[in-house]
Amino acid sequence: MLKALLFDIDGTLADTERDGHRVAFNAAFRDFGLDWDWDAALYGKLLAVTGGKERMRHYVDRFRPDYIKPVDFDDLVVELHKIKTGHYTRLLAAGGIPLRPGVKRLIDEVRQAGLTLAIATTTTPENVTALLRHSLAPDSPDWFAVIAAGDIVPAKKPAPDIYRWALDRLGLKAAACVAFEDSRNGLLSAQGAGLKTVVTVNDYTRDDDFAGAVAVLSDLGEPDALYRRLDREEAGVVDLARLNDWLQA
Ligand code: XBP
Ligand code: MG
Repeated sequence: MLKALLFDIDGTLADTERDGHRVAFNAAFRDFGLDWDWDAALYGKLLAVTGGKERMRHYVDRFRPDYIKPVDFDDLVVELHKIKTGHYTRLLAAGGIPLRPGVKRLIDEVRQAGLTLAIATTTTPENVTALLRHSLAPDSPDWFAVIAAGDIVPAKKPAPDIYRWALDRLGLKAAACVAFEDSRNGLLSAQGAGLKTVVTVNDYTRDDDFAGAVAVLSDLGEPDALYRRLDREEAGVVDLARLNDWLQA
């Protein structure tokens, strides 16, 4: 019996990475006079590491052997990340990033059916509320029983901690829930917490290994623009009836 749907944010509810987070990171780097510039292809590689602060440290370690870290490098990363969050939330407030196909439709159906909604993401809490407010509805952060985000767990995806935290707060067993993810790191995190997971791919994650997913889809689909299933020949829209079929199969 399906009781709750847990959504990832970045890449799942909206394509936030290339034209959102990446742009905000670069703006922060410029603000700090750094010659770091993440183009769309490099950013795809950096997405191997989730979390903005973790991603910046990974960039320096892996791609900038020439960069001499100042003694207060950890503080610099924290400061850079604060400024990046400001750039990112302003971009969302300016109406920057639309939801992916089918997201609003499915969330509306879930609310009407009286099921529970939750979020499990590595991104910063302010980013979650900004996206929900400006791309879903002004009061939509209240639609989610639990918003699990950012540094509330030290180990980010692919670790299962964020999903475990969300399930614990919901007071639900994984078997009563389904997760929605867009990436291998996200799928591994949800699966690690025992959750069945529906994957909607995007340009950065299309070629990831999604073994064990309930379904791998182009998107959630709309009646006039059906999803394409990547793991078999099928098109449709993801609604509660279809989810229940998949989960019982
Ligand atoms: C999303 C992320 C996030 C964003 C940046 O991963 O990795 O770090 O890229 O957000 P997922 P912050 O969708 O798997 O949760 O800069 O706020 O960390
Ligand atoms: Mg994601």
